[in-house]
Amino acid sequence: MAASQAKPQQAAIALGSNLGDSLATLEGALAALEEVPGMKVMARSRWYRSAPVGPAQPDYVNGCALLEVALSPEALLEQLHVAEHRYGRVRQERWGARTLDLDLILYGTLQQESETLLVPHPRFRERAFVLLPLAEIAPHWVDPLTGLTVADLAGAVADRHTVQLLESTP
Ligand code: PH2
Ligand code: MG
Ligand code: MG
Repeated sequence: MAASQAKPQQAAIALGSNLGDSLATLEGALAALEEVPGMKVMARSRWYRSAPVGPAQPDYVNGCALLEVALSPEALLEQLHVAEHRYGRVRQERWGARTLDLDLILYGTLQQESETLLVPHPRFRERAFVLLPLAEIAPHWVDPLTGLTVADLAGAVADRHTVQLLESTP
């Protein structure tokens, strides 16, 4: 049983896929998360196509979602891993290709660096494939480490040209 929290918290997650039918996988993952007790999907970005960061591999489809959770950050992370496994995620090469990657980016104002949890996500400030979709749904969220808003971070990100809106997005 996942640890629950009395007070609902806002969390931001990033979704990515570059193997298989990425759009179907990402849509399925969001639907699966919606079914998790103690988790509500409050907003979702459009989908973006992005050039891979890391080793040579296919382009990614990326997006972000805002969740309201009655779950501790550790329990939320566990649920993200459950959804990844459901879609056949096998952990292989670091930063290598994957059917589904769900990353916890922000959890309220929490700042935590432990063996099990790194929040905010340590690399989200330099990743256009996270910041551009996140700025659509949470532009005013303040990064607790830098004090900058998501909109500020998205406006300053260097590799924005590597990310494009997917035409098929509603
Ligand atoms: N995820 C990675 C490594 N590289 N590149 C893009 N464009 N999008 C991703 O989601 C991504 C990546 C590992 O999680
Ligand atoms: Mg990732
Ligand atoms: Mg990940």
